[in-house]
Amino acid sequence: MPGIVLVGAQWGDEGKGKATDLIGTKVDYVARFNGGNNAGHTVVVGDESYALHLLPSGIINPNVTPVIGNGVVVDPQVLFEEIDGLQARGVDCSRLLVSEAAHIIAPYHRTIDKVTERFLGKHKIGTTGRGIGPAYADKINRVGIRVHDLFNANHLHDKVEASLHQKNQMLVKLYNRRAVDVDAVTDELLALGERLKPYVANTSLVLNTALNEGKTVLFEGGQATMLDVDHGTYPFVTSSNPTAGGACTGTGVGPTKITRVIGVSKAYVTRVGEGPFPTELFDEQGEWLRQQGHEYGVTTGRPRRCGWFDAVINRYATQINGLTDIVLTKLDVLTGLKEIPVCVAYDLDGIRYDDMPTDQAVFAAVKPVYEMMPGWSEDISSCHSFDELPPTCQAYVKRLEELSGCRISAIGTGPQRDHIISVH
Ligand code: 2SA
Ligand code: GDP
Ligand code: MG
Repeated sequence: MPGIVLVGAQWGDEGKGKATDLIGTKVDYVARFNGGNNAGHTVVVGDESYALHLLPSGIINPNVTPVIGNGVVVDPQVLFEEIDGLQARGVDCSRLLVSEAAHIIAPYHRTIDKVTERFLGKHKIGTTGRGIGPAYADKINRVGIRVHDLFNANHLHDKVEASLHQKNQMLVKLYNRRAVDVDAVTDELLALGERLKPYVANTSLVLNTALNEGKTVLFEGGQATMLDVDHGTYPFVTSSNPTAGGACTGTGVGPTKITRVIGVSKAYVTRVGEGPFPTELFDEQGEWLRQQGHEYGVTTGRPRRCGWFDAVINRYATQINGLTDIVLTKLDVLTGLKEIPVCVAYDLDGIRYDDMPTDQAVFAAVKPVYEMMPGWSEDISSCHSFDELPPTCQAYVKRLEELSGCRISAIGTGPQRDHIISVH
């Protein structure tokens, strides 16, 4: 009855897509539990590279049933574009199941996301502009539209009216924009609902039945620990719970069904959007990491901010998620550096922080305390076991493991599916 949770341990883009795809060969279901099409997960199979936004990474694997759980916010238009794009490349998407309780991203959520960011000015979050925050805000505000609402015209009209009542006043009076038309939105959503219908299911029941029958479910997190609305760098976070607890609330599966929690972590750190980032590099070293690691957003194409490995974050991720394993990716990117700084703690005015400060004013002001590790120059992409890695590279991994308080069970040595080393 194994339920495996896979989450990002940093600020996202750690290589979760690749890790999910790899583990996916041994699982029956891959379920997304949070976020929406703000995610960008890359899966490389031979010469083919797939950029997935809303669909679970398991979609590429014909033996896996991909599931979009109730905790996900679904933009049906984006979903169909993604399905059409994949089917055109020969990927069968007919197995997909979408929770009837998942919330919908309507066109007005996208508008509000963009307008809000513009009005926030220097306080902006740096969102992906996909309507994620406004859709979750409606969910919590109890004026959201769920997948099952799309199948009843009168009921849907009521829901759209309730959802737009306050927004239209705001759009017209505050932002000097035109009101959104309730009838037009209802018609648009009804048409999208027609196409969505064959995929819709009681996914909580499906997953619980599967687990009770001894099947394996992989719960795939979007975004990452430091972007969690409760545990991340608030307010510079996404509006969901990408941490391990979110796997339960976002799919309707109890915590007793989870047997393993895997955190995916890069051998350095990146972040997109605004917000504090203690080990960020503003010099040519940061640019070097960006170029070596091809660090550009999969959804928006934004250049990612780059910095050194931060062990405080990884220790925090171990704690918040109850990690059992870490998959360490992109170790190959560091090849060629003489020395590699590793942040072991923070300092603020002479006070040392070994643990993550909750107060974001403190977190924004801390300076990293670095320990220098010797680098390596050998190409590691052809190494197939830990012992084949250069000794200094092995020492780097071992030190990261020690500082993170969790075992590193796999190492990424390149973007390809087989660029991975299992550590026993
Ligand atoms: P949102 O759109 O409301 O979720 O934005 C809020 C914050 O969450 C960050 N965020 C992300 N960070 C890293 N990767 C993400 N996915 C894409 C990728 C990002 C892209 O895989 O590259 O293409 O730009 C992702 N999604 C949301 C976001 O930057 C805000 O800081
Ligand atoms: P996700 O959001 O966590 O799924 O990660 P993204 O797909 O946004 O970004 C990770 C990027 O790193 C993708 O381009 C992957 O193909 C790539 N990648 C994953 N693992 C490795 C690795 O071990 N080495 C290298 N060089 N690239 C990797
Ligand atoms: Mg990504």
